[in-house]
Amino acid sequence: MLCLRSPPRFKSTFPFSDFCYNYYHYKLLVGMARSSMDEISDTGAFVRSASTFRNGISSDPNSPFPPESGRYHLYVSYACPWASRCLAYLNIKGLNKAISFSAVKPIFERTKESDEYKGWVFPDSETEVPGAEPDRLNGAKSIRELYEIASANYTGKYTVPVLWDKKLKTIVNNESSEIIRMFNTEFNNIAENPSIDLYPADLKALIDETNEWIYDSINNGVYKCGFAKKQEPHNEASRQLFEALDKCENLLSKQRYICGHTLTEADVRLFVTLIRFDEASANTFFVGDSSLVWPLLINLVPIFVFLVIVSFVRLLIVALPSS
Ligand SMILES: N[C@@H](CCC(=O)N[C@@H](CS)C(=O)NCC(=O)O)C(=O)O
Repeated sequence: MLCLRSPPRFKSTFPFSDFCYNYYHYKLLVGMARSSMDEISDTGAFVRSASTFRNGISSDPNSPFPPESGRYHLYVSYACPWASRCLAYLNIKGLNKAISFSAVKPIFERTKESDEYKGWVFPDSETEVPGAEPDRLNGAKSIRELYEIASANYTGKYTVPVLWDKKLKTIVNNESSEIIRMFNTEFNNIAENPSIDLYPADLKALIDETNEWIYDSINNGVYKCGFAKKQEPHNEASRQLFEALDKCENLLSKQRYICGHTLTEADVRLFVTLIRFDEASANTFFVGDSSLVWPLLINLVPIFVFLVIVSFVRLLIVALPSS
């Protein structure tokens, strides 16, 4: 039986000045880019903007992006849950030989002398930060430079994950929910585990419905808690987050996976957020007590431990300095 701790689930008297201080501290810690923080509505709520590069890999003969082995590269940060979804899929589908990947440094840094923007950067050497590698493909110093190679007039955020086409030297897609669907189906001729289908036809409707509330309240919910600039939207996001965690707990006390008896995309999407909950969300996004979600995770870890062991260990390594 799973058991989340009872309230306090969030700080009912959320101190805005403390928040500013802590948030500033968090900004210092991770060097957060302003572009994310600027995504704030008039009410002070965080409103995420949509991803920009939305091309699809497809075996359609007219597709500019066919599923070829060795052609694509995935840029990730181990600190990022969205990127980690994609990394989990590379492992689960057995695509790590067909699609290369590399990770940036886990903490934002200045990307150019000419402005203050801080974002994801590559290390200068293999040994600078565990798990992070210089960009051998394009010689870029930052993820920002990749976006600038792909589109000279680009004005959006410089986010990971980035699925990069080595042949056309451009970004195929930077939206994790779409990248994982491509990894699930489009590379089955070259995947080592083509029979694993995390979005099976008979569960599509249930997975879509589950993704919707988990995205809104948990995946994006932790950001809504952390990036809110006013008390009210923070409280509302916290309330929704813990309601959704209760719903997960309830479901997982009756069934092994979030959509029933089969591992699906919805479990992967939930897991990569929950595994960061203590370190990222509870401490820096002010969403309540840490250790709250470990009982939930204990149920999900055995599913992933063999599949994403390398990523998980690296995640812990990069998480350590911030604890
Ligand atoms: N909707 C995107 C979100 C990606 C995203 O927000 N990534 C964050 C890291 S967790 C990022 O790279 N942020 C950089 C920035 O905002 O400048 C996806 O799911 O792929």
